[in-house]
Amino acid sequence: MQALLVVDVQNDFCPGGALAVPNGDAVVPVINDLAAAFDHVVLTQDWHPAGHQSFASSHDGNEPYDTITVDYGEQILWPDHCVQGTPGAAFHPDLNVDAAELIIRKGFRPTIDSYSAFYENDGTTPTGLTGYLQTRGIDTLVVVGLAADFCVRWTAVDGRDEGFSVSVVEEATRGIDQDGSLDAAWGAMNDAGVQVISADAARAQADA
Ligand code: VGL
Ligand code: ZN
Repeated sequence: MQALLVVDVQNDFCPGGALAVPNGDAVVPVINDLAAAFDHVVLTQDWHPAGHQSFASSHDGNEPYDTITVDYGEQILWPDHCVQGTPGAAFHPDLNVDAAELIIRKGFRPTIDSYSAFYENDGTTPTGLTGYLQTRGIDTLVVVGLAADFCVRWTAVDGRDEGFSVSVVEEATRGIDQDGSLDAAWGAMNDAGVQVISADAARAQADA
């Protein structure tokens, strides 16, 4: 059984948002169209408390996109984004949220960032998504959303590590492309056995 996993299609990652992904909103119609073809749709929502450790503004003397060392290793510092309950943290207004049977929020612990929908950036704190999917009998994931080089990448790779069959739909994701991160992401996903497919192929897979 398969599920469409829609990562972080939120205002702050779209043009005009605090951490805008170039053309991030272009994924919305493609995702809505795919969601109509899938029996199971899961959304993720980046959901940080104000003053989150991943925000540059939380560190004196740092700027957005600096890298610092935290307990679990390197952390890129971001502009304040997806603060709980703010308009920037809301889903893009045109995203068909009604199609979703689960919304998983991540990054709500003040001192741990979470790119992946499965594990936070310490690599050990689970979100519970594996258990949800397994107990529902879902073994195949089609991952879409934002950003290709951060949350989509880590979600897809962790999905493989958790034993799922994983595809990413190329037209349904866009990247931030920070210091070569987009090339690195496609390489890491490829190495992990993530398939990169078209929206047509994803629809055909959903109907099969
Ligand atoms: C993301 C950076 C920080 C993402 C979230 O959704 O890709 N990137 N928080
Ligand atoms: Zn974030």
